[in-house]
Amino acid sequence: MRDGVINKVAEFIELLIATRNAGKVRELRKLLEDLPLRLRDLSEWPEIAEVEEAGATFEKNAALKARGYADQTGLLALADDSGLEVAALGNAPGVLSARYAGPLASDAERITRLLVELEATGNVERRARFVCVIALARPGIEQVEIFAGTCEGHISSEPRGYGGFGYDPVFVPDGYTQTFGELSPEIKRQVSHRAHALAKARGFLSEQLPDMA
Ligand code: ITT
Repeated sequence: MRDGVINKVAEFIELLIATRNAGKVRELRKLLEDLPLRLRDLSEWPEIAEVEEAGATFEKNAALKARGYADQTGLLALADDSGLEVAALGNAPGVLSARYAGPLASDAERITRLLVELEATGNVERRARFVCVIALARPGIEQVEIFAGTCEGHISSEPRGYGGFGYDPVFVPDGYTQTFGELSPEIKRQVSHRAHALAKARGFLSEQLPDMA
C-alpha cells in the first residue's frame, strides 16, 4: 500500500535543484536519481532573480537560497551552500569559497590564490575540510529543513586531475592519495561532504514524500 502511495506521488512531486553551479547540479542529480521525484533545475528559469547570499554561515545561506527559489517557483526547493575550510588559513575561504579570487574569477584562479596563501603560511599545516549544507524549503511553509555534511582531507601541493569542479583538483580526502580531481565520480559520491549532507536529506525526503502530495 505504501509503495502504491509513493508511486502515485512519483507522478507529480517535483524537486527544484536550486543552484546555478553546474558541478553541483550534476552531483545532486546523480545522488537523487533513485528517489521518486521529478528533478528540475534553475536552467529552466533563466529569468529568475538571483538570491543574495547575505548570511555569514553555510546554514543561513543555504536556507536563504532554498526559501527564495521555492517562493519564486512554487516548487519544493533544495539548495546547497558549501565551501572549503583550510585550517592554516583560519578556515578561509569558507562561505566565501565561490568568491575567493573575486566575483568573476575562474576555478583555476581560486585554486592559485589558495595555493599562494597556503605557501605564505610556511606550508606545514595542510589540513582542510569541505562543508556542505543542504536546505529544503516548501512553498508556503515557513520551516526550512537543514542537513550538514563534511569531508576531511588535505590540500595537495599542486592541482591534479580534471574531474569534479571547484577546488577538487587540490583536495585529497582522508583515506586516499589522489585528489577529487583524480578520483572517480563514484568515489566522490560515496565520501564527499555533499554525499553526507544529502544522505540525511534523503531520509527526510523519503519520510515526507507521501505527505507532500
Ligand atoms: P550556488 O550558490 O548557485 O549554489 P555557488 O558556486 O555560488 O553556486 P556556493 O556559494 O555554495 O555556490 O559556493 C561553493 C563554492 O565552494 C563552489 O563555487 C566551489 O568553489 C566550492 N565547492 C563546493 N563544493 C565543492 C566540491 O564538491 N568540490 C570542489 N569545490 C567545491
